[in-house]
Amino acid sequence: MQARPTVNFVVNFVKSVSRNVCIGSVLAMAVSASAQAVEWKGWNIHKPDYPNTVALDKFAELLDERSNGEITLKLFHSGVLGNQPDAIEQVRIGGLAVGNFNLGPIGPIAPEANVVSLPFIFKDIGHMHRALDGEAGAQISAGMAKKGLVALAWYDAGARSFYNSKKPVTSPADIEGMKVRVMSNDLYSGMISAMGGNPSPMAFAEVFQSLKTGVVDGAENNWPSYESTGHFEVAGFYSNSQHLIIPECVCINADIFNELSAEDQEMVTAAARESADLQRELWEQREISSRDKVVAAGVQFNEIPDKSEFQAAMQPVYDKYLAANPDLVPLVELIQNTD
Ligand code: BDP
Repeated sequence: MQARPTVNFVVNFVKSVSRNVCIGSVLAMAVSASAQAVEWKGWNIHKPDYPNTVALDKFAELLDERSNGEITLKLFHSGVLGNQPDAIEQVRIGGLAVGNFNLGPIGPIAPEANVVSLPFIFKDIGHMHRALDGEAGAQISAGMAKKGLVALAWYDAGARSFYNSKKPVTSPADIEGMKVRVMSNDLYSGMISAMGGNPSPMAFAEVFQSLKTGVVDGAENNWPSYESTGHFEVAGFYSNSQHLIIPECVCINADIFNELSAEDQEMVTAAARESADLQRELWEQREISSRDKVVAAGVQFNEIPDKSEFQAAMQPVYDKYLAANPDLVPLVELIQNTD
């Protein structure tokens, strides 16, 4: 047996030094000398078959493969590790390494990231992509990095529209008096108030029950989330306002990222971007299949071909935001002027 002498040597060595020093520290030295492997923990709010989930699994697979098992990512899907604002905080402080976050709840932490939460700031998905891939995206990433979050790649989250259990929404006046769930961000509360509605900031996981029991009348989201959460079963009117197009990030704790070698940083970033390519492809398909599914289930859907009334109603949201953040005016204009 070839291995025996080595094992005996180690055992004897440990026995001999253990008289003088703590065995634990010798073993710890041995472990750190032989293995640099790290296991990151990752947060995800979505269910297993959701495009983001499939793409995150791909990210984990690529990391494992390309680092030869030295970097593994253990993902916790379906929001089992808690709500999104808490998870963002956990990634910032390093309790969790990675998260797929919507920029909505990042906005209150990183002011540059908040500009994407101004209603109707993006004309369409293509405009959002061009802005994020250019200087505006660079400024948003830099703002997030200052707050401990490195955006490795951007995922799509389509456009968010209003849905409720009462009636079709065709103009801002229809929101008047309605209690509408929003993600935790003052801009969204301001958006609902500007139309005379009552905003109700609430964790994603609580929305189904709140809609079902009438705690809220409505909410707003993209087709895939409206479908995957079952909200369509309890809020059957979906009105295509498309008032928000909020990108999502695959974010990593800045210290963890900065401590990687340049080569590993490149590998991790490339893997996240490849996962984003997959996410965007799956997203496009899922938007259609989710819409088909809820419409087949009886959801009453209406287009809002002219959104100018909604856009006009958002003026107070812009005025308040720009007055409070004069330094962000150039970034807002940069986005608005992106072709
Ligand atoms: C979904 C986002 C998710 C948000 C959720 C929400 O992908 O990150 O938590 O909306 O409305 O579209 O809370």
